[in-house]
Amino acid sequence: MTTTDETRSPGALEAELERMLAVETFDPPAGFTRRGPIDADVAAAAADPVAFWADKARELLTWDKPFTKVLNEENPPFYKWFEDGELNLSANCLDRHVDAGNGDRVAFHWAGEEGERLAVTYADLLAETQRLANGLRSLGVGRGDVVGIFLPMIPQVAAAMLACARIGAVHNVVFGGFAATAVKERMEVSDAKVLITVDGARRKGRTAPVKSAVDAEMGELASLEHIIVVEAVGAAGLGGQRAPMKAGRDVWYADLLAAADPVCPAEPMPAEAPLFILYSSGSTAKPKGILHTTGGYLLGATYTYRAVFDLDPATDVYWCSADVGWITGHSYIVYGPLANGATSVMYEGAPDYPDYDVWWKLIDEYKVTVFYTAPTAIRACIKWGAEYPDRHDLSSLRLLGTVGEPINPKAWLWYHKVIGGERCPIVDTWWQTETGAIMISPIPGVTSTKPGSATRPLPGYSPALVTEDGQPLSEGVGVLVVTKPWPSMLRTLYKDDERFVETYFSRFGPTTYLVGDAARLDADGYFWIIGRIDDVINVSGHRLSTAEVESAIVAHEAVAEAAVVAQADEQTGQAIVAFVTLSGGRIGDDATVAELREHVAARIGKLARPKRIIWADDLPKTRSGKIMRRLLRDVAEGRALGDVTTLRDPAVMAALATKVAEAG
Ligand code: 6R9
Repeated sequence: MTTTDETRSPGALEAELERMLAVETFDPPAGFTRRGPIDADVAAAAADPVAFWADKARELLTWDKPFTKVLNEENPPFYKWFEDGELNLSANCLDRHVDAGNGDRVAFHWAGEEGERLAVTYADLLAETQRLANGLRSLGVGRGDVVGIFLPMIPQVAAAMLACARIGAVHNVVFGGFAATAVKERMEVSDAKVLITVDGARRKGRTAPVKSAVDAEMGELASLEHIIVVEAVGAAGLGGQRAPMKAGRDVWYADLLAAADPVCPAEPMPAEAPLFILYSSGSTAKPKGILHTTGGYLLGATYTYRAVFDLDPATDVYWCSADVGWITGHSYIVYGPLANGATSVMYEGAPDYPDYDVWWKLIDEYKVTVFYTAPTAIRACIKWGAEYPDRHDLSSLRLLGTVGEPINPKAWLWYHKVIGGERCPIVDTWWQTETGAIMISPIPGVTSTKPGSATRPLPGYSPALVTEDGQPLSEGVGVLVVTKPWPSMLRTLYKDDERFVETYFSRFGPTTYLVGDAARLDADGYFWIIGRIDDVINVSGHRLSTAEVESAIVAHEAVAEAAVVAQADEQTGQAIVAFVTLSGGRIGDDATVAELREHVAARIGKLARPKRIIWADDLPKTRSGKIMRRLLRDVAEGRALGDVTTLRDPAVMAALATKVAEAG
C-alpha cells in the first residue's frame, strides 16, 4: 500500500487532482538524482550536432569497421549517416554484453497471461538468436531479404528481430493484434520471403488460432516461400489439433532451431543497410512502409534510451507496456534496452486480465523501477479506479514515461500522484515511427515539467515551429518541423521514394522534415503538441485543438474519456462535436450536456463549447490505442463509414452511428 484508504476516497483524490491542476510547473522531485551526466551532451550537441552524433556513435556502439564519414548530405532528403562504417546490430545488443561477462543478466522477465514466468538471459537470447539466424539461412534468407514477423508478446519475437539483424535480413513486424488480412497486405507489399508466426495467441483467457487464420488469407503469395510457426499454445490450446502445416512451405520453429548450427557469427553490415520496415498507423488509407537503417537507427535508440530513462543496467528493471509491433516496441522494448544491456519486463497479456490490477502486481513482483506507457492506458486506469494500483507496493518505481499522444493534465497528475507517489519524474516523450527515437522529452532530474508538455528537444535534435508559410516561430502556434537531419530518421518509404519526398519533404523543401503535427511553443521554449495537423479545429477563425478541448472535457469528474472532432458548420466554419464516455456507468442526460458545455466554457472559453455531445459506450481506437477521429468525423457529418478494419473493435462504430442517427 502506498497510501491509506482515506486519502484515496474518490472524492478526496478528485479534489486533490483538481487542486493540482492549478500547478503549472513541477520541478524535478527532490529525491530523484540523475545517474548519467547530461550537461556535456547538451553543450556538445548545441555546438555541433553532427560532431556530437559522431562522438556518441563511437562511444555507445561497437563497430566492426569504424566510419570515417559522418553525414552525407549531398542529395537531401536522402541523407546517409556513418556510411562507410560497418556494424552488426545483434552483436551490439547481445554479444558485447555476453563478452563483457554479463551473459547471466536477465534481458527479459517474461510474464505470461496465465501467470507463467520465464527469465531470458542475454546468453539465452544470444543462443536462440544464433540458431534462428542459421535456421533462416537454411531457408534461403540472406542480406536484404524481407522477413515478416507476426507474433504475440513472447520472447521469440525479440529473437526473431535480432536473428534477422544478425544476417542482414530486413524485418517487417506486424502487430500481433492485427487481422490476418493486414498481415497479408504487408507481406505482399514488402515482398516478404519468410513469415514467422505462431500457432495461436492467448488473450484474456481465450485462445485464438493464428496460423490457420493466416493460411486462410495468405493464398498464393508469389514472394512468400516459407512460414515458420512457433508452437505457443499447442494442440491443447487449439481444441485438440496442432496448427495446420503445409508440407514444403511450413516449418515448426522448434524443429528449425533443433536442426540449426548453434554458432552464427554476426555479419558486419554497412551502417546504411536496411534494418526494418514498419508500416505506420497513419491516418491515410494506404499504410506507409517506413524504412529504417542499421547504424543511425541503433544510435538513436541507444542514446535516447540512456538519456531519457537514465538507467543503470545493473540494478534497474524497466518495463514498456507497448506492443513490439509498434515503433515504441522496436526502439524501447527491443533495441534501446538491449543495446544498453538493460533488464526488462515483457508482458504477454492485457492490462485488465485477470483483473484490473495486473500491471501493478507485476511492477510489485519484479520491482520495476522505470515504467513507460501511453496516456490512453492511464485514462483506462483512471476509469477503473485508484483502488487497483493501491493494492500493490509501487515504491520501486523511480521514473515514469508516456508516449503516443498528448497527455491531458488530469491523466498526468493522476499518473504522478497515484502511480508515481509524487516522487517519480514523468517523461512525456514525443516522437514518431519516422523519427525512430524520442526527439522531445524532459531529461529526468533536470527538466522542470509542465503537465501536457513534452518540454524540450533532446540533445542532437532540432525540432522547430514554423508558420503555414514556413517562417520560423519562436513562440505561438505553428507547424512542427525538423530542420536538420538526425541519425535515426526514416530513410524512405519502402519502394516509394516519391511518396517519401512528397509526404515529408515537399511542403518546406528537401531539408525541412514536415512532422505532420501542430504544436505550440511557449515562452520557456517548451513544446506543447496539439495533435496531427488535421486534428486542429477552426471555429469562427479561432484555432482550437481537439486535444485541448478533450482535455477540458475529461477534466470533468463524470467523464472517463472523450474525443473531439470538427463538423462543418455554416455559421462558424467548423463546429465541435464531442464523443464522450462517462465513468462508472453514468447515463448522460440533458443536464449533463449543459454541465459539460459550461465546464468547457469555464476552462477554455465559450467558443470551445461543443455544439453536440454524443454519449459513447466506447470510442473507436486503433490497436495501438489512438482514437480514430477520421471515423468520428465521418459519423458526425453523416458520411458512409470508411475502412474500420484497423480498429481494435470494429463494432464500436456501428453502435455510434446508431446513436448519432437517433440523436438526429
Ligand atoms: C511513438 C509514436 C506518432 C504521432 C506523433 C504525434 C503523436 C506521439 C506524443 C504524441 C503528443 C507525445 N505523439 N507521442 N503527441 N505527445 N508525447 O507514437 O509513434 O505511432 O508513429 O505516432 O503520435 O501526433 O506525430 P507513431
